[in-house]
Amino acid sequence: MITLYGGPTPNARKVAIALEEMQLPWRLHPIDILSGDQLAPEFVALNPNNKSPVIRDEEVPGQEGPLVLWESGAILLYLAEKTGGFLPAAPRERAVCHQWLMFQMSAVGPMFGQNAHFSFYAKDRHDYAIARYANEVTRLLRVLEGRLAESPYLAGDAYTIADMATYPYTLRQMEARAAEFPQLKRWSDVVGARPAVQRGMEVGRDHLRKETIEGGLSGLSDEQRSILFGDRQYAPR
Ligand SMILES: N[C@@H](CCC(=O)N[C@@H](CS)C(=O)NCC(=O)O)C(=O)O
Repeated sequence: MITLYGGPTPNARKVAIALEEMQLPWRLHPIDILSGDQLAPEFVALNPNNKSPVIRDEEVPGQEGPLVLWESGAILLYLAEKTGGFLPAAPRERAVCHQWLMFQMSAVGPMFGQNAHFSFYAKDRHDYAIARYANEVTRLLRVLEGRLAESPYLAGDAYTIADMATYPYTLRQMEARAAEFPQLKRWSDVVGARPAVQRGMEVGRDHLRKETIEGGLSGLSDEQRSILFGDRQYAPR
């Protein structure tokens, strides 16, 4: 049994999609990041970086004892290697899959996150930062569009963990910008039609908060700002 510590956020959804695609038995341990669950000592003991997702796998192939793992990209690679699925075996395709997974982890995730931060969550308006991250989002979407114009999926002909990692991030962009990025929209529709993706995207949906973009963006309280971006986030632990 695998426990996924997370909530209705893009990084936890990647992992829930993979668990569903790979048909692994799993359960959710809800982490509400707006209430500060990620700062609790018992969670920091699992992930000293105080972010979700984290998994705990009780059945590590060929080894005694559980594995606790954080960083969604590392989790996707572990699950793919554990099950032998969604990661190409041939060296060239495998390397290209790693490339697009790293691109999601190092560029799409952080830049889309900063875009949301400065456009929606920051209390003060910083025009330079808003433009900087909005431009980066557009540039990264163009990179994905170019790749998907030459290939059905990010790593090539096969659907892989690179697609699972990227889909939860680009979905909202496709709702508003489909005409600008037709290949990305085509890919997004194909990935989004997979039943396992639909089930994975539901992870923690009953814990969705109205303060989040997807929840309707009612605005963060001072306490929530402190947890995510202020004194409570940066207090020494
Ligand atoms: N690089 C990390 C990023 C994890 C991350 O930023 N998680 C967010 C939710 S999507 C979080 O836990 N935020 C809580 C906080 O920053 O305190 C990963 O891919 O796992």
